[in-house]
Amino acid sequence: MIHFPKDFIWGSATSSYQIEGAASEGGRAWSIWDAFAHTPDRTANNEHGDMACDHYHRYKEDVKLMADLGLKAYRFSISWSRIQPDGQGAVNEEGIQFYSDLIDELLKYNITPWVTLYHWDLPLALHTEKDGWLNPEIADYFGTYADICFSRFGDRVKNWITLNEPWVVSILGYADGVFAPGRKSKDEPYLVAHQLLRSHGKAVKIYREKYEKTQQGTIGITNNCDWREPLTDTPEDVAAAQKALEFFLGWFADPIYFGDYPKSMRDKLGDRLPKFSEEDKEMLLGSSDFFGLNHYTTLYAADAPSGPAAENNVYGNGGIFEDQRVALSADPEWKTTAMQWPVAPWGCQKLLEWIKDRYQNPPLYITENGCAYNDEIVNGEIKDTERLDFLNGYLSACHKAIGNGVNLKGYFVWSFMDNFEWALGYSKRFGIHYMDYETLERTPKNSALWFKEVIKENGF
Ligand code: PNW
Repeated sequence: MIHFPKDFIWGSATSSYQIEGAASEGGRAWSIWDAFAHTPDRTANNEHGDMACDHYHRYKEDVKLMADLGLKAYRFSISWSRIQPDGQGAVNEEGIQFYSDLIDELLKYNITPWVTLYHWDLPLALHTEKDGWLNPEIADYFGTYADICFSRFGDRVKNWITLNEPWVVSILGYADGVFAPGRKSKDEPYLVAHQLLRSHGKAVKIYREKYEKTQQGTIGITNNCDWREPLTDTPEDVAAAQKALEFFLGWFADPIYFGDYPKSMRDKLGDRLPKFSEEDKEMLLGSSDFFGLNHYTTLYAADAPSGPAAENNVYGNGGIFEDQRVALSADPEWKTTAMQWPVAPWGCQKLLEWIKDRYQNPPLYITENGCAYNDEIVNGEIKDTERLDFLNGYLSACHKAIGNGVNLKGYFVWSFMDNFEWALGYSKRFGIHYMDYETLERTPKNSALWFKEVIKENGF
């Protein structure tokens, strides 16, 4: 068994809309995801998160399962519309109580909470009445919401993540339209990304000015990125892969580490890419205490100066092809998951090393990694051997990256239990616990038992 540094954080992750249910209970109002999922034909079988894993009612049972697994850390997200039903104004005390109780329950078992403030469930009222992420005022609304969370939970929560995957919000929500709010536009993704970044910056500024001294916590952002491997070693394909990474991860990380968007994006997009004011630049520069990374897969990248869009992914994994002109492809020899995402642990190692080199080796956490497979219960057991191989492979890649000097400090497996996989519904099973959606029973899979052993072996 591989051995990680002594203080390595072993965790698992979920998000509010994907597991909580109780969508209209406890004073919660709808988010854009409730509205999207209840619009015909936006999700597989018109599924939605009304009930999901019923975690809102069963959180104690879930925390106990986490304790049994030996988890040191649990990453979950707060539903903004449970805290502020309209996204602004009055605080819903019932919502505060739910998360407060969840946090206490985790601490009872020495599980450290890692809290994401925004995992895609924007209060619907902010979208319909205020144009949501398109409105520059959103940074103030988000700042106020974040302030409420810091003041109510910050005595016990020391690890904050402002946003989960702003790339997904921008590209899948505003370019491809396959995620809420379902818009298809060429320019909106860049406008939305800009406001997401400003909102992140604002929340961090509030935390540092008002809470950091007394609460002594850390705060950062989580971005997602796949690896892009040059299809050939021609300079054109090598440059295409680099450009693809800059349009994917550099888009959101460069403003935080360098104070502006990548040059490749500024050159290509010109006035279509918003500009940061001096004040925004200053607010964003250095605004993440750690590098949060969600990583799932790898594709080849090739230069595509012309021709049809060559994106080949369920979720339009390239993002605005016309702007990048990078053709993505998979090697037919690669194994894939139920999402058709190639399994390529070596890409994980390369990405970690790319981040180390580009951003001066920041403290890094993989806040999500995992895979969907069509797990089945046979005689009360789930033999998810493929998931076990996947996790083993990706953790070995992480281990090699650490050996090469990457400052990787923790790993959160996605997900703790099968849940509502957004537009793809409940059939896509990512969890290391199996969820029976009829009886709401949770059963550990092979991978969970293996993960438990890894944690134990690496325990302190
Ligand atoms: C992430 N892509 O979503 C999310 O953070 C989770 O909520 C989700 O369940 C998990 O990964 C699995 O999908 C992504 O197209 C969705 O590149 C799509 C992409 C990446 C991440």
